[in-house]
Amino acid sequence: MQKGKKRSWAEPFKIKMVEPLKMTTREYRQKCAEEAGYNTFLLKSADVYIDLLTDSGTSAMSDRQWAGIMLGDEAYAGSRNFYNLEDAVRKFYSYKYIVPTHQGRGAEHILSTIMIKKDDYVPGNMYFTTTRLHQELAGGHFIDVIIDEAHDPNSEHPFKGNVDFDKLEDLRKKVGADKIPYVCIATCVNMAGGQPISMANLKKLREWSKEHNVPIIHDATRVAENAYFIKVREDEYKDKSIAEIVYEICSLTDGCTMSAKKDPMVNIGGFLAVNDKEIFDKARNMVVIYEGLHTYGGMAGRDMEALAIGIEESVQYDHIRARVGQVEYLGQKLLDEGIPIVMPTGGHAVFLNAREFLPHIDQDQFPAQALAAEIYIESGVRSMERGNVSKGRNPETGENYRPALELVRLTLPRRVYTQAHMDVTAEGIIDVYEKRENIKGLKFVYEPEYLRFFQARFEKIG
Ligand code: PM9
Repeated sequence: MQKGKKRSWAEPFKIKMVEPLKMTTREYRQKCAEEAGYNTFLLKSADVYIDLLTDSGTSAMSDRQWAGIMLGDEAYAGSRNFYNLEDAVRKFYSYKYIVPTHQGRGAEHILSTIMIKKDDYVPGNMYFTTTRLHQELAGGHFIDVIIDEAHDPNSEHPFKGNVDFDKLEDLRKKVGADKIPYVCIATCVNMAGGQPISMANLKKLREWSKEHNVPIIHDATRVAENAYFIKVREDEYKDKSIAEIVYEICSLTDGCTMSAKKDPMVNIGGFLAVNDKEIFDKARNMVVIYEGLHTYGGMAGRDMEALAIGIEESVQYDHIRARVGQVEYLGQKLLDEGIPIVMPTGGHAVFLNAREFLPHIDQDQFPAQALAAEIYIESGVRSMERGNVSKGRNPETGENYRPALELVRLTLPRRVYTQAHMDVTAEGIIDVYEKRENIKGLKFVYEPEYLRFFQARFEKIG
């Protein structure tokens, strides 16, 4: 290569197998959207062209992971794949004890039940839907202690996942440290737009946690993506490997819940991992009630093998650079056309700012939900609402929470779509943007009690 000549990066893999996609007409998709009650979760995947609903369980496994599937040891107890998984968790994430679960919320359920007592307070760097629900079902109250910038889609703060220590201290002074069973820290905060926490902020939190004897539980679902941002944005980490940074993040915390369907690129799986033997013993006892024996916890042997391999692949620099690079690429295409997105682009998704996209729709008419439906009808691209529907209702007042962030998430599965898919996705959204004045708000025709965004049905207003 000539000195000074720039080369772009490309995906660090080639394609060995393909899954054909169905092309549909606008009229067909209009009918599908109506039948799905304008909820993209209720569409049939066969009717979707590019599926950006979620990066959860939708990634492409590598040939090594598929080979691992064939090495599944499907013994009821003591499968060799469990021990491989345990080794991988210790090696890459530092935690001593692991309890496998069927997916992330299985781990959240067990951890919340063990650690939270009635009327405890659980501070966290923004809520996540399932995490908060399990904290509440265990009797706790979630308290948001993320920095204010995280709630501002236009703030370009490089670490919008950081903890605001004034908010954390206010809570501690108000309720006392003994009412705080742990601080819940997500890496690459999903609901904030896939925004990272800095190592400096986490180190400070570690000091706080030692001073007040409050453990830190890490939602490690997207820890490798967070490590990438630390490497490129925190100067003292620029020469460290992603694996070293991931290990250091985990070492600053006392345990984790993990939805292995994201970073580690498996279609199903999760775990709880802790350093405290007493919590481990309780979790190991509980897992047999809700998930399965403590050496499989809801996963087949083959799933655990693919997961052990996926953990190792998730911390490869070339992989994570291309993964985050693809998100940036899509974000930039939209920005170039003046489309409002959450800044800066995050690790796993581009988030459209539906408040600015559809300023004529009141938040109680669910602009992000309406926008996600419209994008599907226009382009066949499936996205997801992350706003007023996802946040739910305040149990005391019954009112919608009306969160500051009213977003549509275009979530990129790992290693699945190409740059041309990103181009047509952007083109579809640009078309919707040009016709945005015609989009109408929605009202509920069915509202489930829990995690309403999954199964709710809507109809158009007017
Ligand atoms: N996240 C996602 O699409 C899938 C379910 S919600 C649409 O983003 C975090 C940070 C997550 C997460 C799931 C879970 C729960 C915990 N923490 O889905 O139960 O992003 O494996 O994990 C989804 P499971």
